[in-house]
Amino acid sequence: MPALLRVLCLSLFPLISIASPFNSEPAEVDREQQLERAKDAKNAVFTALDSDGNDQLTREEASLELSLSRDFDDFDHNGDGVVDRQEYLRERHAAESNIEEVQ
Ligand SMILES: [Ca+2]
Ligand SMILES: [Ca+2]
Repeated sequence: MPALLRVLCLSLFPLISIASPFNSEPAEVDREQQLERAKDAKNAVFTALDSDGNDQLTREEASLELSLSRDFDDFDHNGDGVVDRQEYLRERHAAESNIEEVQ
């Protein structure tokens, strides 16, 4: 084994042992982190769909996402013909809560 590679391996071991306690975090923290990541992901989807960047999705912009396109009127809570970020996140969150209740 080249000396440099061996040094690299040895220097990684402490990092692994430092990182491992994070795996035993309480489940609730993991759950919150998951929700936070899920929210980030939804935000990212919204941003990706919002092609003109005005923080509102028109039917045309929403057409790229199947469920949003299909249930556009459900997402558009205030009925102004566009889905803003709040409406999108709220409806997405509601959909997930329903799934959890069923399980
Ligand atoms: Ca837009
Ligand atoms: Ca709306």
